[in-house]
Amino acid sequence: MNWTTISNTPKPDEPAPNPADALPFSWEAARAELEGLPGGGLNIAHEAVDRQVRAGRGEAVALRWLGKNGERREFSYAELARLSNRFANGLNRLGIQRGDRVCALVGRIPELYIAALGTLKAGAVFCPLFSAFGPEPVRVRLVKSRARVLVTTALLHERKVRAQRGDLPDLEHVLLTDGRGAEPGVRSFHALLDAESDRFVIPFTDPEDWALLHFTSGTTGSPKGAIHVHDAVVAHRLTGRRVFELRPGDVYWCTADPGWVTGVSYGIVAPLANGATLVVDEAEFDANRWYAILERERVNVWYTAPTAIRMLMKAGTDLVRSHDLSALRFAASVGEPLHPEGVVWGRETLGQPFHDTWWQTETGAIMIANTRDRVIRPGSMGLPLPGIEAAIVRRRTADGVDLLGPGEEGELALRVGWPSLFRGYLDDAERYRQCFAAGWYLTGDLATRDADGYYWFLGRADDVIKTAGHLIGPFEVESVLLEHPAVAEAGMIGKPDAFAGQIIKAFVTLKPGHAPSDALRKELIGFARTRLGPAVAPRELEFVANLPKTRSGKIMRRLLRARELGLPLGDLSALETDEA
Ligand code: 6R9
Repeated sequence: MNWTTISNTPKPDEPAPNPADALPFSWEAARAELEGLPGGGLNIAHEAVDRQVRAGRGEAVALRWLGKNGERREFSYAELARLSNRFANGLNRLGIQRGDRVCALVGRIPELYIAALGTLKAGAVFCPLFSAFGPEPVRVRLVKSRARVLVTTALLHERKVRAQRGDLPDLEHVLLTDGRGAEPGVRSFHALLDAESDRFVIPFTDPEDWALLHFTSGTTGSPKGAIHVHDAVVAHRLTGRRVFELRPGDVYWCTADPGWVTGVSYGIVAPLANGATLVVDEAEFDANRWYAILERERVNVWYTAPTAIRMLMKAGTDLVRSHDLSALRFAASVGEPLHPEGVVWGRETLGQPFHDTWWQTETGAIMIANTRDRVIRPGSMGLPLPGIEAAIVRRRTADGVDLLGPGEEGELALRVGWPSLFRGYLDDAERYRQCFAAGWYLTGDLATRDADGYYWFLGRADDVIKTAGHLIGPFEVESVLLEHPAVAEAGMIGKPDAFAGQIIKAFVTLKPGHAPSDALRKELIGFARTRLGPAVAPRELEFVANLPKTRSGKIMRRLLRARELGLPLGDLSALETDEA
């Protein structure tokens, strides 16, 4: 089998080339494809919904929701426009102002999409929280965002928010999607919608007004709130068209949860802004269910992640071959390295190779991708998209970078200047500043470029972990372990895993008077799961006598990882003791 290159297989119903793509690229031209608001304004929800209604697509299906118990609901663009208008009116009635934060802590239910679009229409800032987070990550994000409104379910409110209301002075309104709420400040989402008008005129929002807030993690400190503005929709719409070749009427399925950036940029905005029908599945991964959805809904374009692809591969080719996937025109992947076997397996079993795409919370939209007009090199992330200038650099002190050549390994950098680049980390100007040097945004990813311009991912330059596609910061996990009375110190690493890519492994030292035992290990893992949620808690935990630290007292996770994996220990000059 030849893994060096794969040509894309043409399909009989290939989209006609878009004449705009033949012209030299400019962001101005991409912007001109949007409708905008009178007076030079721009609003993501207008482009995603209202504009589609005005263009005559009001009766087309915008959202096809598949409930986990077999329910099925469709929302036309016109209905989604009306419901999001109602929510925007409701926010106005609650006194929510431009720039205020509205958080959502719900699974993939229709109310999430209504809330997101209505918040954007009202000129407020939408901030999704992953519903599988435990109470601690939820609290940290609600505090940091200073959310005034939270949309959630009765159960999630009870389990993760209610007891912490005292720590959340900014949180004035909790809107329950499935209950009425018997206490002050808690009310029904649907009663709010029912009381409002279908009509709403989006107030002027500037392209540079804040629109979305996505929390993400770094090596140190608590999660960072990456701020995106309405202008990001220029990149969402364009990449939806250029990478996925989305056009009105396409059935599109993004399996990412809107609690993470992919589930918003490509699970809400890009498909709607291109007039597609968005399939939303409420349930968790299940190979049978997923193939049935691809077949029954006649999905044309599918965006998923390597963890899911590995699980589908494990489920075997007989299963996939028993389904008619002939509607599938494009399959893509994001979030973690896509192994070459996955690309090839896609082509041989689905009839479509998986096209790897690379981007981050901070970049807001896809930057590097395998598109259908280029040969795929399995294992490579692909080529920078039009309008994106990428480079491999070595950081110099004094704000400079050295540009490296083909085959050299360094940090992936992107020339500043595309519309969906984040505009700041909330309340952390210094951390934002550190992401840039000499006009480049530095991604924190290590990569290399080959002689033909393809980019290859090597790893992270920092200590964050990608587990099942979710980005987890060590600090958040370690801090919770430190709250346990038996724990003196904790250090966390990503350990390679055949399915999740990496799992979280914690190393713990105990306080005097506590001895390692199986029971204590289980207790600590359980403690972390209750506080952090299963998606964030360590899967493995090992007791150690001491943790390697730098002279300034920082835990050297790099060394923990090297020891665990039997890798060379590298430069030990900063190590405090000679224990290594
Ligand atoms: C969209 C998203 C960003 C980090 C990124 C990198 C990793 C994303 C990848 C990939 C290898 C790919 N990553 N795509 N690694 N190949 N195609 O995932 O955003 O959650 O912020 O994560 O994910 O390390 O820096 P986010």
